[in-house]
Amino acid sequence: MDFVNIVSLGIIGFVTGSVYMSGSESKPSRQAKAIFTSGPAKIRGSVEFVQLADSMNVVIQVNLTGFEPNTSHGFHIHDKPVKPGDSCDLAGPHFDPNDSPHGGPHQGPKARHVGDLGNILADANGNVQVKFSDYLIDLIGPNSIIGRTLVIHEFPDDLKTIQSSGKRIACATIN
Ligand SMILES: [Cu+2]
Ligand SMILES: [Zn+2]
Repeated sequence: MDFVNIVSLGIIGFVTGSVYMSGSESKPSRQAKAIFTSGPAKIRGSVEFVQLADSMNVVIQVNLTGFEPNTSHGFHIHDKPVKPGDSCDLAGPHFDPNDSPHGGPHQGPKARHVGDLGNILADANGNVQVKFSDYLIDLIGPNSIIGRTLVIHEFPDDLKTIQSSGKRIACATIN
């Protein structure tokens, strides 16, 4: 057996092992999505959430278009579901099951709402394509964001005051 064959067998073994390991986990990975299809602000696209295990951070993949170029926007999960076309005001306050103050995503659980995901930044073409993760939200249990609503605000969140973000310009419920 030559060197190339040994290497390729090694790769096959590695891939097979990975599949086997993920298939044998006791808790499956979870995923959810918020799809932005309506609203006067012309913001469209999706935000996907993946949690590989219940104890792990949730990975958030943002793929949105329709922003003013080079602008920053408060990005939160609010408490209640809305239907497409509803006013985003129907989404209620920030998702806050622990009765915490408003804050930013890098603060501890007693210094932020569960729904406080900070800001997203639109590029020169008005697009947001970013992947990040959050330690506090979950896709199951008391901090689950399923059935709640992702809201995008007109202004940046200063990570201290709810009012800094201004009005709600787009929203989509997470399912
Ligand atoms: Cu908000
Ligand atoms: Zn908040």
